[in-house]
Amino acid sequence: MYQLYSNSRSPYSKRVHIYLGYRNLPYETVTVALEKLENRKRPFLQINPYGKVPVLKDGDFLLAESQAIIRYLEEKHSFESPFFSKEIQSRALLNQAIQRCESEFCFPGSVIYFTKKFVPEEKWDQNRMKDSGKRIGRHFDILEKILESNEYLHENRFGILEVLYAPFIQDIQMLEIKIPVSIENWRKRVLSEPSVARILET
Ligand SMILES: N[C@@H](CCC(=O)N[C@@H](CS)C(=O)NCC(=O)O)C(=O)O
Repeated sequence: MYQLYSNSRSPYSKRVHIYLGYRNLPYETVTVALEKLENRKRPFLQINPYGKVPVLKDGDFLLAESQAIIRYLEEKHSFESPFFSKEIQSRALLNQAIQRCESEFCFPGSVIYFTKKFVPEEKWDQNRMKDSGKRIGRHFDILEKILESNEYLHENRFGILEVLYAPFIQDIQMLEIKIPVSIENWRKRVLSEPSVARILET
C-alpha cells in the first residue's frame, strides 16, 4: 500500500490527499511533525533531503514534490478519464497552466500568506507583498477569461489544476485581492467537489 508522508497543515500535502481520494487509491498517512522540526532531522532527511512534505512511498520507491507524485500516480494507473490527454498540444497547454499555477499564483500567494501569518506587521516587506499581489491580479485576469465560458480550467472538466489549486484557494480572502465573480464561482465548485471537501473540510 502507498504511504504518504505528510502534515495535516501542509497545503502541498493536501493536494496529494485530495488526489488519492479522488482516484480512490488506498494509502496510509505517515505524519511528519513539522512543528517539532522532525522534517529537518534524520530519519526524515533520508526520505527527502530537502526536508519537505509530501513524500510518497511506493514499495522501496520514494518520491517528493506534490506535482511529481500526482503525475507518477496518473501514469502508473490507467484511469478511464486520465488528467493528461494523449494529444500533445493539449498536454502542452496543461503543462503551461500547471507551471503558471505554481509560479504566478501559489508562489506569490505563499509570500503574502506566510508573511501575514508569521511575520510581525512592522517587518513586512511591503514592496515584495505589493509585487506578489500584482502578479496574482494578472493571473486572475487570465483565469477569469477561461472561467467566463468554462466551469473548469482545462478542457472544462475537473482535473489536476483544480487539485493543485484547491488548498491554495481555500483562504483566498487573506490575499486581500478582488476576486472576479467567475473565479469565485469556480472556487465554490472546486471546494464542494467531494474529494476536496473531505480533506479541506469545506
Ligand atoms: N514544491 C513542493 C513544496 C513542498 C513544501 O514546501 N512543503 C512544506 C509544507 S507545505 C514543508 O514541508 N515545509 C517544511 C520546511 O520547509 O521546513 C511540493 O510541491 O511538494
